[in-house]
Amino acid sequence: MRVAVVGAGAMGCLYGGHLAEAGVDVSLVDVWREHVDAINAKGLHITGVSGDRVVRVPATNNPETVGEVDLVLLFVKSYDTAQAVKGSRPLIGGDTKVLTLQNGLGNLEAITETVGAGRVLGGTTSHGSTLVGPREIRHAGEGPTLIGALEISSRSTAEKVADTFNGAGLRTRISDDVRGDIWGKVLVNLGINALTALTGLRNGQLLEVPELRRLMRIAVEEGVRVAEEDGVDLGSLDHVAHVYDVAEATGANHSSMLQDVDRGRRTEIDALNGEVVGLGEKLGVETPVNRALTALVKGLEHRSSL
Ligand code: KPL
Repeated sequence: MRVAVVGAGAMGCLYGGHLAEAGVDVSLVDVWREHVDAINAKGLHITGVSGDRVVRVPATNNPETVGEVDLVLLFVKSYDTAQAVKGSRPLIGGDTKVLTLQNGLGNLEAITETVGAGRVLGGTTSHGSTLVGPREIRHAGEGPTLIGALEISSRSTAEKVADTFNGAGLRTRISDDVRGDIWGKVLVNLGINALTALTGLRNGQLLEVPELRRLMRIAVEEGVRVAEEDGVDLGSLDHVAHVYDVAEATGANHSSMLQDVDRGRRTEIDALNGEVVGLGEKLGVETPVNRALTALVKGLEHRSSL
């Protein structure tokens, strides 16, 4: 299987690095030239829970040099999804599938608009990873990957991708309800990301402050009400208990939103709490905590832009 990882940040490098180590033909595609040059010159340096090593994996700024692949694995930030899929055209041939494991709502729709639902695979990842600097990532926590197809015709490809990931040490299961599973991950992000970005705390430290635990719970409960009103099947999981469990399991991690704020970069607030607020408005569901979190993170983004 030929794979191109588009968006070689913390998560893209984690997946690309694991696949390369397992002998999969994988290329990293990213716009950050210094990072790409450093990976090509010295290899990708991975530290953390899966061990300290340097992985040789080709990287490029130009997808044309990679050509058509079997799988485009999209790991750009959610606000860049539409643009990245359009820019990935040289990678996409007759049988290519595009897999998103990104955070947030709206990625499936943005990809489908360009390539059609038959080519789209979606899912979630529970790994934690931090981009330390050019060519350096820290694998902060391990967890399952879920992959599913939007259309039944792509299910066998989803299974092949899951086999490839499992062979590379990325524990992966098939999802029979991609949208429901993505919502499940969004609920986790609602409870953790904005609060860590605003406080500077690691995921696990949120649990040590009763007032923050309460906000985590309310942010998740609001999200559950919006999802249910939108007809999403969230299964029987207790999503509030689950967000506390994930915060504990990824306790040492700096959430992706905290990493963005620390680097003065735009966050994914619009695709997370912001989407829930917007959808809640349409469906008549009040979301005051998510509204406040969205506004406060927007304030942080504004401060960085001054
Ligand atoms: O997905 C994450 C993120 O940081 O975006 C969690 C699960 C919160 C792990 O850090």
